[in-house]
Amino acid sequence: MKRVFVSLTLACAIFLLYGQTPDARVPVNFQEVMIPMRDSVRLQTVILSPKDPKGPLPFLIQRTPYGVPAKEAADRGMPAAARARYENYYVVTQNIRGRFKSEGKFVMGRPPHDPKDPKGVDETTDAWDTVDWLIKNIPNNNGRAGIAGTSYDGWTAVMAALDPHPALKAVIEQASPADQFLGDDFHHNGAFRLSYGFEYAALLETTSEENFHFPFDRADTYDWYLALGPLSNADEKYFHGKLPTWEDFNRHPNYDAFWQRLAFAPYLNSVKVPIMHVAGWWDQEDFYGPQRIYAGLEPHDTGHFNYFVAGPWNHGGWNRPGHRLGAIDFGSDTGAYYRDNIFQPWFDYWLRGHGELHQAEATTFETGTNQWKQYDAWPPKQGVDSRRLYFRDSRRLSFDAPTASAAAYDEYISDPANPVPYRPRPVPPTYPGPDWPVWLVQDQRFVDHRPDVLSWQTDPLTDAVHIAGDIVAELYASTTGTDADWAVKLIDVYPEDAADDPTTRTHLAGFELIIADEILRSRFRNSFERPEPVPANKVLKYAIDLHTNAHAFLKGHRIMVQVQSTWFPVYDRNPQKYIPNIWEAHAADYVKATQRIYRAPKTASAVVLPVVK
Ligand code: PG9
Repeated sequence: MKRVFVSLTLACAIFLLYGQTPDARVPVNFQEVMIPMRDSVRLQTVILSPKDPKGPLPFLIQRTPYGVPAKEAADRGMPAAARARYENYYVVTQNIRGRFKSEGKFVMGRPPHDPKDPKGVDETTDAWDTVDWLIKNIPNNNGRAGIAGTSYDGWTAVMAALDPHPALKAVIEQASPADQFLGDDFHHNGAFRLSYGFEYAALLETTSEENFHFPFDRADTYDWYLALGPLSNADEKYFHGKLPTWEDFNRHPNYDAFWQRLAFAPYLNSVKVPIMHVAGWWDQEDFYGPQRIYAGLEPHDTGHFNYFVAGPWNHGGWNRPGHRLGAIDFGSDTGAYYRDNIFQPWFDYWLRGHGELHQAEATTFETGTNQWKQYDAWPPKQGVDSRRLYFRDSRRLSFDAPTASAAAYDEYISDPANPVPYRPRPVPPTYPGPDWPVWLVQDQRFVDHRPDVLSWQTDPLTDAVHIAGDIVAELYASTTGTDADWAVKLIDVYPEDAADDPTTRTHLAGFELIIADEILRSRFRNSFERPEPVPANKVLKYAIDLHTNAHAFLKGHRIMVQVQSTWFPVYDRNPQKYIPNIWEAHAADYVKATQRIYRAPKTASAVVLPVVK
């Protein structure tokens, strides 16, 4: 089997992505230590320090499952674009339990320990013990530490903030997951993220010593996953019960105590340390997390220590050059803007007492007009109207509600044997990319002709429509089956005279760019804990949270909504016949269904937009 290392979040965060040139490096000292935790388990930790420190330094810590910097890499020097960091901080990277040389057992998303257990350990106690050890054992420190990270490492940062060591003075979580059943890597609204869940479990749990790539024997994983058949075949054919996370997926098909314990919501009861939440509008993994954690902490933020930032990024895009994503140009380097004007000043202020903090409560990038904007609340409390954009006849969308009284609907047949691909085929493996990180900005014309993808759109806009805040799709829908998935995409359709993108040579005329999207598995329409069948042929209302956004649909563009019932293989196929546990479904349980989306006055499907006045 071919084993390869991948450069995931850690590498994204520190090394790769500053566009460095070989002669523009910052020299650092390299030190590797095994830091003991309260239960004597020792964690592999690398400390990079400036060659010529100017006074006592704070610590900037990252806790990760993906590996620490190698000495050879550090000896070559660090990227010049991050000079401010490497010259003024101890930059500390630590492998969490059970990964690489760190002792102990790796537990995916290890939940907080039972507070009644005085000997319990978790990522909060491990962060606490790490800060404590660093402050006491590394000379010439200023007694302050900060923690930052992206994704898994963002999640460990939030865990550190739940019960911070007194020396922990500031935290930035970038794309931390908040809830793995409702909105992040492994499920969205209960729909299982098949290709991501399968490949990520294999990546982290095949071996503790490296990041492992599952060896697919087909170039197009769409074919591979379709041939896999029902979910139970994954264990039978490949994993054989050996990957704990895969076993957890199939033991916990509903939002039970297992998933609830892993979710942040119950723990977001106070803001104990200044914390910033960073989201990317096109984050293909954890867009839900940072908005949910920010919103969960906000009611408790009496001291004004809770901040939100969102920009035009995919997962980790804030660590990279940010002029563009795929064919979409943002007019400036949004990644550098964030690093130089938000990330670095934040830590310089809290950890070094350097400069003033000019950070707004919320800083978001409005795509379309490509402008950074600052707000004193997110979503904005003023200057925004909730407006319904209705599904109308002839596949039109309009701000005018439908008037005809007939039971108007559009319909399609959803066939689990021929699911809608989520990105153009062939679909290479999730990691190492390069396609996965940009799938959310790929032109949706590759599916809009399919009979099982319905599109409704406005006329070309005579004025720009700016949105800022939360978007909800209200679908009135029926199915001939007894379960169904509803995937909704809000799309910006470029005008016919849009110029090609010169960098990627993409035809932007008529380009269909996803602005917001989400899926809902209808068995969970009333409760994520207790799924129920859908009554066949009955019109039901579904409210699908399309999350938060800031975008301008420019004059001449159209607004489009697409609805479909499969999105494969990123989501597993719904059998469309109610099976109490989909993990026990057989091939014969996957059946075709006819789906209807209603657009009559009393069943007026719409997307509710936060339109800027
Ligand atoms: N999105 C990845 C992840 C985080 C947490 C749990 C599972 C996966 C990551 O990039 O780290």
